[in-house]
Amino acid sequence: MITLYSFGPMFDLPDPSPFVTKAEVLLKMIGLPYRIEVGGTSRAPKSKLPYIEDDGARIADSTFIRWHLENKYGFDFDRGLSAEQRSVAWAFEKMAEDNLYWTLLDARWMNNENFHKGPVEFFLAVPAPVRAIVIKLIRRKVRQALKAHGMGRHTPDEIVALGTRSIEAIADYLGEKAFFMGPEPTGADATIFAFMAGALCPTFQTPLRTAAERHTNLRRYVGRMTARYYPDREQIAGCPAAA
Ligand SMILES: N[C@@H](CCC(=O)N[C@@H](CS)C(=O)NCC(=O)O)C(=O)O
Repeated sequence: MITLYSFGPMFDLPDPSPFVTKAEVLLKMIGLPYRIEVGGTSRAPKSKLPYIEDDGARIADSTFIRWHLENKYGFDFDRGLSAEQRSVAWAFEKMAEDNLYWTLLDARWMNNENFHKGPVEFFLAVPAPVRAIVIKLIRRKVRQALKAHGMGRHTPDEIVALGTRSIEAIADYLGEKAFFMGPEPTGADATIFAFMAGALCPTFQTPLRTAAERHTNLRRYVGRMTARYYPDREQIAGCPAAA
């Protein structure tokens, strides 16, 4: 059976990491049995989550996980899509993963109020006497990662403007379609659902959440994906499950 290594459900989300949620939804889409193992990044092949173990093979990174599933199990997450549609889907996914992600990370980790409502929970297992110093070190590491990416060099308003534009692009492209690329779910839905649930997450008070909430189609979409892939849950990120 496939094992998916994750952070575990938090903040009314299947996982605080949109990449882990994406990998889980892909596993649900393909319909293979899997189990979830909650653990840190210390044993992760690329020091990040998600990764999976499948018959002794360890595959890290949500995109390589997708390609592994497609190649090994002969499954096409984008079946029915033209080459043009596949390219559009890829571009939106990478916009979410490589740009929008950093704006959400900034909102959760760099804003003190949000940090203390959310990511601080990752450190509860750290012994109390050293917890404050570990938190300081890891937050510094996140700040440096934001700078290295480039997002962390912008002002808070500029970061919000970039994130808002991506959310608007996603909302406008989704429009009134049931799923991101059309009437049936495709691979992009794993990513877009994960990121929109993350943006709408009620734990965090951010202008990005406000931007996402302006688009009722996004809330309905998260609810629709919840109904389809998390049928045991009444809601995710404050969006009621409804087909
Ligand atoms: N490109 C990777 C990104 C994975 C990623 O950034 N994971 C984050 C959580 S959202 C992580 O594990 N961060 C831990 C760290 O950087 O130490 C993917 O698609 O899986």
